[in-house]
Amino acid sequence: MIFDVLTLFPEMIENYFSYSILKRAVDNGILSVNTINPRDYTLNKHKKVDDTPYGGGAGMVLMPQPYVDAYESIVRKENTVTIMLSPQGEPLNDQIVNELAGYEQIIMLCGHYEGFDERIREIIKPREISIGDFVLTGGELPALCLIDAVSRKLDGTLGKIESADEDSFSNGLIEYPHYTKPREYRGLKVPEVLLNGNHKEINEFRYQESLKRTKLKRPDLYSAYIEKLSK
Ligand code: 4HQ
Repeated sequence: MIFDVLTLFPEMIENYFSYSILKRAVDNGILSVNTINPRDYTLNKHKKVDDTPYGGGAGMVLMPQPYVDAYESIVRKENTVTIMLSPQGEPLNDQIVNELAGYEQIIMLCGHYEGFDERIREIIKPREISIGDFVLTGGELPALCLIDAVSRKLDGTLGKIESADEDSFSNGLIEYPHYTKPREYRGLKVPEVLLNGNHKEINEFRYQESLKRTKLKRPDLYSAYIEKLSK
């Protein structure tokens, strides 16, 4: 999987892949991350990438030429999707993450300041994705969220022990509680059922805990789960 990220701050993206599971995935050739800086595609001598909005108002708007030229410089694979990170996009979820994990290449547009000149959308026609209903200073964190979530779905990124199929959302429920050593901490005991080695009972306990938690913490997911069960 190739991730190509258009960003004015390439180091913000690159540094994230120097650690832990994603570093291992890059080293193993499961994914690669390239950054493209629209500032390198400016045609004016001050390397200006933004300007004041027509019609007035606060903030700066990203100019179309550096973004469109930077975008068009990327070598496209056959199976490629282009995504713009923006609060106006469809909210990211596990289903979309799975869908995106099926592409060979994901090109991402990260903005800053007030946002993109609308003609960038009109020309590139990206799929717009939001990581939540709040506003950040730039699209780099959302791009990293997306790359991180997609990467852990790729074959070989997670070891068998870290496997993704028992994660929250993979079955529409949030995860059951986890325990490790010691068996008792500050008077709080690990549930007895987890110690007896009966995997049928353990699975049943975990499933019931998942259900309970989802009902309590995410009634929206719980309703959807029950509805799907009864179909
Ligand atoms: N921004 N989900 C504004 C976001 C955002 C989000 C990215 C801030 C784009 C121009 N992106 N820039 N929430 O808040 O994706």
